[in-house]
Amino acid sequence: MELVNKILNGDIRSIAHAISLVEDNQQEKEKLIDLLYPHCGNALIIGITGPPGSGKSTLVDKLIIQERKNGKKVAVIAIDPSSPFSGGAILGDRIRMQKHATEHGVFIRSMASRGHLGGISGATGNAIKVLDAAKFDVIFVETMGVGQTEIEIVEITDVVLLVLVPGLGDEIQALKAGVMEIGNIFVINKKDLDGAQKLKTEVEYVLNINNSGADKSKSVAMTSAKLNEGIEELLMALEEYVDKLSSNGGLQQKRKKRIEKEIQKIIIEKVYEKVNYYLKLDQFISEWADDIFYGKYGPYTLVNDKIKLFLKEHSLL
Ligand SMILES: Nc1nc2c(ncn2[C@@H]2O[C@H](COP(=O)(O)OP(=O)(O)OP(=O)(O)O)[C@@H](O)[C@H]2O)c(=O)[nH]1
Ligand SMILES: [Mg+2]
Repeated sequence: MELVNKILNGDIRSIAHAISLVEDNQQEKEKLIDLLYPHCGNALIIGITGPPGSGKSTLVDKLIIQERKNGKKVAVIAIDPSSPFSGGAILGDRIRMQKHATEHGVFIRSMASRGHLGGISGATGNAIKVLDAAKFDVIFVETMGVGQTEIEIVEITDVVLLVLVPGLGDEIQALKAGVMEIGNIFVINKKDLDGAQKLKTEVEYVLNINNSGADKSKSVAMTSAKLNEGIEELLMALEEYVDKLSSNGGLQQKRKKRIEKEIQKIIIEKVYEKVNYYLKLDQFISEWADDIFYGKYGPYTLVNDKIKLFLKEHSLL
């Protein structure tokens, strides 16, 4: 496949084209990903999540600059928040991050979190494969800390930076609600503002209570992305975390788990497609919903009957 060779050679237009293919779920996607797969596994995939406005994009911006100084090729995938109210912020992001886009060794792409069966992980996971095969050393994935995408980011990345800022008032509540699990490295950004040190102490306190066994590796860093402070220290903490993770086999384990999830996702997607095609779901779903609405069947009875038909037809029953 010509496209594969171009991607392996780092051709930016081919990379962009390939990401569109996986995003739009085009037929060529499967062959492409399978051909790229053996060339993957070299990039470090870093998730960045945290509340809206905590400075994630500004931080990524500064991390790009630092990593370029270190001679690394850097890619960024920014997952658009699905809320239409964030339109301005997204545009701001694009413009802000765009100043690196034409620089050699930096690739930036935004992706929609909407419209993918199984949330962001399918399409984004495949986009990561494209970038990994294209020999980017570091791939940042920025998502806004809202619900499902937060959890998915753990699945598709090697390490997650959870960005927190002083002054939101509900940080610790958020931490208690399980967000703590998501972050591997906690970044207290906006350390130039009041309350940053206090927040750091609080985060460390919560980490100490929750930390046991393997979780001991979690650390807390302080940055001011705006003033470009603490960036090198953050990268050092990151390196330390990743070194530890790879030397104790954790990274490999994490990546294998990711493949397990991928297999599950592909199975669900494929089976869904097949059943959907056979049952002509698009055509009949509204009719069935009517039946259920008017109490003719319960949803389980209806679906069980349809699936039984499908299995019989394929001599599986
Ligand atoms: N004082 C201060 N302001 C900062 C710092 N980092 C970022 N900001 C400001 O915070 C605002 C939000 O920054 P963004 O980088 O867009 O934050 P974000 O987390 O990417 O925002 P969303 O993508 O919309 O969730 C901007 O006005 C930044 O200039 C910092 O370290 N200190
Ligand atoms: Mg942002």
